Order: sequence, then C-alpha cells, then structure tokens
Amino acid sequence: MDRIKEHFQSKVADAQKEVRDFVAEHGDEVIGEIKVSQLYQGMRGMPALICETSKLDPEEGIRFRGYSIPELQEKLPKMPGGKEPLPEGIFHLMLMNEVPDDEQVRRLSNNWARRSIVPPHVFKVIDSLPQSAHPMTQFVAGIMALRTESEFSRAYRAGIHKSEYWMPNYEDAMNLIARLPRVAAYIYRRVYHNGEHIEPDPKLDWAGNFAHMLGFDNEEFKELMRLYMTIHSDHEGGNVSAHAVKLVGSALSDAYLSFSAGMNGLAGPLHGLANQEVIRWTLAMRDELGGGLPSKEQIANYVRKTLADGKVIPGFGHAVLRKTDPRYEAQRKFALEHMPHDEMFLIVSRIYEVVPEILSSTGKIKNPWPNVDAHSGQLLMHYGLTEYDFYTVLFGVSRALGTMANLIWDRALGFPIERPGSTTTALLKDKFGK
Ligand code: FAM
Repeated sequence: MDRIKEHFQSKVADAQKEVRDFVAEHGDEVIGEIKVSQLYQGMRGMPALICETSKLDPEEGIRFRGYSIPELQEKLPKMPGGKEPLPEGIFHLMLMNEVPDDEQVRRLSNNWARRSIVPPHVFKVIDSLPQSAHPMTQFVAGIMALRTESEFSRAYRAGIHKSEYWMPNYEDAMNLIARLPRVAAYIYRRVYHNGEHIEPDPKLDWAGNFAHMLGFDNEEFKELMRLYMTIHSDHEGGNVSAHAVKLVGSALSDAYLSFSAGMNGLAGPLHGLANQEVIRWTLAMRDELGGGLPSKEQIANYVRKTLADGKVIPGFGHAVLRKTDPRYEAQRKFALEHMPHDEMFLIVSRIYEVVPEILSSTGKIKNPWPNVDAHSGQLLMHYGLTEYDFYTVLFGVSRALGTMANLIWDRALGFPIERPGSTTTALLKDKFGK
C-alpha cells in the first residue's frame, strides 16, 4: 500500500466511529421541515445529503473543509515562483481534511503521474466517434472505455468483504483522476488540432502537464489551469454533477460509472455547459453589435432581448448562492493581474456592471449575481483556447477531484444505496385538500 493510501486508511476507523456514535446519539433529531413547494422546485433548500469535502454558504460562497478560496490561495502549496494553489493540494485537503505540505503535494503529483497511462482502446473508442461529436460526448465515452480498468468491479465480482469496499474504490478514483487529463487533452487535440497529440511530461504537476498536453506551455496558462482546476473541484453535494456521482456510486457502481453519470449532468446548459454558453452568448452579442467593446446601454438592450426571447442569461444566477460567486471573484482577480486590458475581459466586466440590476428588476430571479461560468471562458480565450465547446470538459476534469474524494469517503463510511421516497400530486391533494 502506498503512503497516501496508508495515510487515508489511518483516518477511516475514527471517522466510522465518529459517524456511528453521532447517528446513535442524535439520529432522531429533526433538522428541517419539507414544504410541498419544495417537491416541485428541485428540492431546493432541503438538507438531504452528507458531503464532507465542502460547504456552500449562500452569502459567503464555498468553503473547502472550512477554507475559503482566498485562504486556499494563501495556504495551499504552489509551484516554486507560482502564486496559484496546486490542485493536488485541494484534493489532499478534501480527502484527508488536512492542509498538505509541499512534500505531500509532490508525492501526490508523482503518484498520479505513475497511474496516468491510458490504455490504447480508450483512444480507439474516442476515435470511433465523429469528430463533430460534442467534446463532452467524447469525454463520457472515454471515461466509460476506461472502465475496463476498474479494480472495484473486479474485486466485487471476486467477493470482496464490504468493509474493504473503499480500498479498490480508492484505486479506481486515483487512477481516474490521473488519467482524465490525458483523455481530455486527446479529445482537444483530436478535434481542434488535426489529431496532433502531445505526449505527457511526467515531470510536470498534474495541471501543468494537462496544460502541456493541451498544447499550452506558457507558465501563465499553467498557473491559470492550477487555479481553474482548484476552484471548479467541488461545490458541496447537491449540485447535479456531485449528486449524480454520489447517487450512482451508492448502488456500488464503480468510480467510472459514477463519474460518467456526473459528467452527463455537467453537460447540461443550466450546469457546467453554462461556461461555453457564456462565451457563445457574449460573442453573438459582440457580433450583432458590430464588434468592439459594447456600451452599457447596448449590453442592457441585448440582455432584455435575450430575456424577452425566453432564454436565460448564462453565467448568472445560482440555486444556492445569493451573492457574486467567490470563484468568479478569484478569476476576476487573475484577469486584473494578468490581462487588465483584454477586450473580452472588459466586456465581461461591463456585463457584470449591467446584468444584476436587470435580472433583479424582473422580481423573480433569486440571485442576480454572476457565477463561476461567467468568467472562466474569457480567461481561456485570452491564452488562445478559443474552442468553447471544449470548456465543459475542463470543468469535468476538475470536478473529478471533489467527487472522487467524496466517493472514497462514501464507501469508507459504508453509506447505503440512496432511495428517497416520491409521491404524486393526487396523493398530496388528498392530504391537503384541492
Ligand atoms: N437568466 C434568466 N432567467 C433566470 C436566470 C438567468 N440567469 N436565473 C434564473 N432565472 C429564472 C429561472 O429560469 C426561473 O424562471 P421561471 O420561474 O420562469 O422558471 C426564475 O428565474 C427563478 O429561478 P431561481 O430560483 O432564481 O433559479 P434556480 O435555482 O431555479 O436556477 C440556475 C439556478 C443556475 C439554473 C439559473 O440561475 C440559471 O438558469 N442560470 C443561467 C445558467 C447558468 O449560469 N448556470 C450555471 C450555474 C453554475 F453555477 C454551475 O452549475 N456551473
């Protein structure tokens, strides 16, 4: 067993006992009530899941194991001379509930590099799809092809004891994280660079190597990838991708099956696909207005037209947040530091000045402020990653960090299969009257 796995194992028995004792003592406490409306509104605000890795506060935004994004930027290890946290660090924090030191992060980088070989049939599966298939389609196909490597599935078939489920599950989760950048970069190079693939450089960190395989070797882009992979990794348990991974995993579907379920959810325009939609919408606006930096009034008119057409303004609003997303702020800070005069950045900033007031004035949108997706595309475009159909794949690679840390814990804590109840409108009407 490697040292990282041993370190995790040293935490399992205490965590199991903590949960067992807590539920034995407080299992009958009531933590909320459910209104009829919540059943029709996507279970909004209903506490229904345990997710240890991060918690979203409506006003303050996300905290990973108690740390805000600015705190992580300060505390997590960085590359020598770098300013952005290494994603290995946030994974360690989420999994171990400890801020790692440089040595622990380096060990994780090396561990993932050793696990990162993707079997050739995965590339064949991807190559069998039309080049025009959306990158998320290709990504999910690649993940499913990786499943031939599942150690959990093999162990289950061989009759593994339930107390050991987490162990092969850990292997699957770590292998998946290690291999995803190669699969994602393969899709990018296949679709947008004539299939001219770039070999991994095992000496690089996980995100730096990902940037390298995508074809972006400048250090500033690598720093962006480290920030991007860190801030997109987790957003508590109830969002569509995180919940889908957890739900499917609860049936003892292995990490590959579970993660691909989450990626199918991330590919929806109200969730992760919003990052490509933001750029599509922004470019369409710019083109319609003749190019250049539109005025506030022009943006306002375009926003009103989008709303009148019955469409959403992508990148704005959130089911839980009620203020500007700190992930948006972290990206804005990066832009202000590295590209304050970039035209797309100026447009994004101006959209930020105009949209919230208009959304608020509709009187129905609960959060008029920008979310993570309102900014990420602009940063990528600045460095030449302009193929926005690919953006959700980047989000997906990052989301593996949080969802896999959770999946390992779910199996370690022996969480059961999820099976909430459902009811019918007729039954509710019988109960509460017409
Ligand atoms: N533009 C136009 N209308 C919006 C809107 C927006 N950006 N955000 C919310 N609304 C509408 C919403 O469609 C609903 O309309 P109806 O009553 O006619 O159905 C109404 O306002 C109330 O919605 P809400 O309670 O404020 O939001 P929800 O919790 O239902 O939905 C979002 C949350 C994120 C799905 C929604 O704000 C949205 O569609 N935003 C645009 C897409 C987007 O940026 N998604 C990315 C979210 C992100 F953080 C992520 O997952 N990566």
